[in-house]
Amino acid sequence: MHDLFSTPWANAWEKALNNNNTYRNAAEKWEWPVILEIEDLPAESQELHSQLYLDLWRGECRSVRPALPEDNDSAAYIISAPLNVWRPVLDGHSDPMMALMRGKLKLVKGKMFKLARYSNAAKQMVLSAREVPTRFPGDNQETAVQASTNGTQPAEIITKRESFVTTSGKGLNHNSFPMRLYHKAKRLGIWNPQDINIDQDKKDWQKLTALEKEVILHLTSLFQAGEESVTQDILPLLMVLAREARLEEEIYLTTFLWEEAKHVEFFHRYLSEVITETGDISRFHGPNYRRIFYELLPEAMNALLEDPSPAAQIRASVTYNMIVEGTLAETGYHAYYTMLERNDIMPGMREGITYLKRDESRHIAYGIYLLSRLVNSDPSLWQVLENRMEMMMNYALANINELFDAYPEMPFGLSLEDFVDYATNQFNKRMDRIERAISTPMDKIANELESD
Ligand code: MN3
Ligand code: FE
Repeated sequence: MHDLFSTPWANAWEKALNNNNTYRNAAEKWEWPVILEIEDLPAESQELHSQLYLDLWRGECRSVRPALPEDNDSAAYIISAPLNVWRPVLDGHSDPMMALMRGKLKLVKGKMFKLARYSNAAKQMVLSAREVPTRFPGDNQETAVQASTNGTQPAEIITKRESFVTTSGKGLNHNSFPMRLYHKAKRLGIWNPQDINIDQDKKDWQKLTALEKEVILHLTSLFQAGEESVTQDILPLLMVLAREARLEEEIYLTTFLWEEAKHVEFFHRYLSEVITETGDISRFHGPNYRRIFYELLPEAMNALLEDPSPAAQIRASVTYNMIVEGTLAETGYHAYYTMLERNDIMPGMREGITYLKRDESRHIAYGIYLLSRLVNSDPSLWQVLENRMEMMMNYALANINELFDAYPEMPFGLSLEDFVDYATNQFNKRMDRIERAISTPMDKIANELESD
């Protein structure tokens, strides 16, 4: 047993890291020293160091030692946090990349978007640290691993109807958040993909370079398949809400499905009339994209048909609303729009994306509402949400990197940093909002959502 951040602890970690082959592969291209810092080390911990310097070079850990003052210049990354943040990261309760993205582990020096590419290496570093029996300051014994709850209380399934909402005297609650979204959808969601003028887009397309065309086709292929998958995979969620007799939510979701269908139509029109590409364009779907859209999304959504429990609903909604819509689609729309706007091309596409984004913001707002409602009724579900979020966020980041890796030089001034920063920002806003639902009444949460 070694004290956290003591020299023996550092040595043991170094050894464990060098025996970790998964780390070696994941960090093959990593060439930068890192400083880890504990902000609030108790004064009596004299044997401990508040900063460790990790000399990391292409999958090898050349040393882990106390940091010297001059190391602050040579370290490319400095990650700092108080003990109560380091502890769950080091004992495996909290994912390191997630803690970084949420700003719990503070990146004092270095760029987030560069680190994001090495989330697997970061995870392996932590796994190796967990192999070292660790005493945390103030502890007398080794941290016990806590059992996590998963809140798998199955929802009641209605097979026989007792009454109707609308004839029971209860009526429709037009003030409920789902109904307010529904009314908004009827005002703002009425747009026709066929009405968008794409004449200028056709001319602009002809003037693009081969590389620019390739990148637009690539993005469009990802969006097209993405819209199709969200159209197909939302149905089990509708079924769950109908079974739970949540009429207002079901009513809202009728607009949701219709809008996703129009998104499919919009991209398809663009592909066939502007890009005039009618062949198989699934070659753009890389391994991480496939993992998300061919496997994880349909799995999580269709699981609801067998298991409509709150925990399963959380896994489904995190995957669908928070990751696929909230992180990937929104970030993609934003970047797509920015590059076309910046270059003042393809007004039809920009117009369509403005509508898409507006629709999508309602979808995501509903997702936040649903997750908040679930977490609010059973706070132990927060752990389920966080676990799913961690796993999915790593795929989402890998998916963004996969797109950039396909091109040595990105046209239109597209920047990986923009993508990752935007995604991180959106993600954090939402996590904070849902986390508040653990201890905030739902009507208050709904009002806050309304004013977002
Ligand atoms: Mn959509
Ligand atoms: Fe959507």
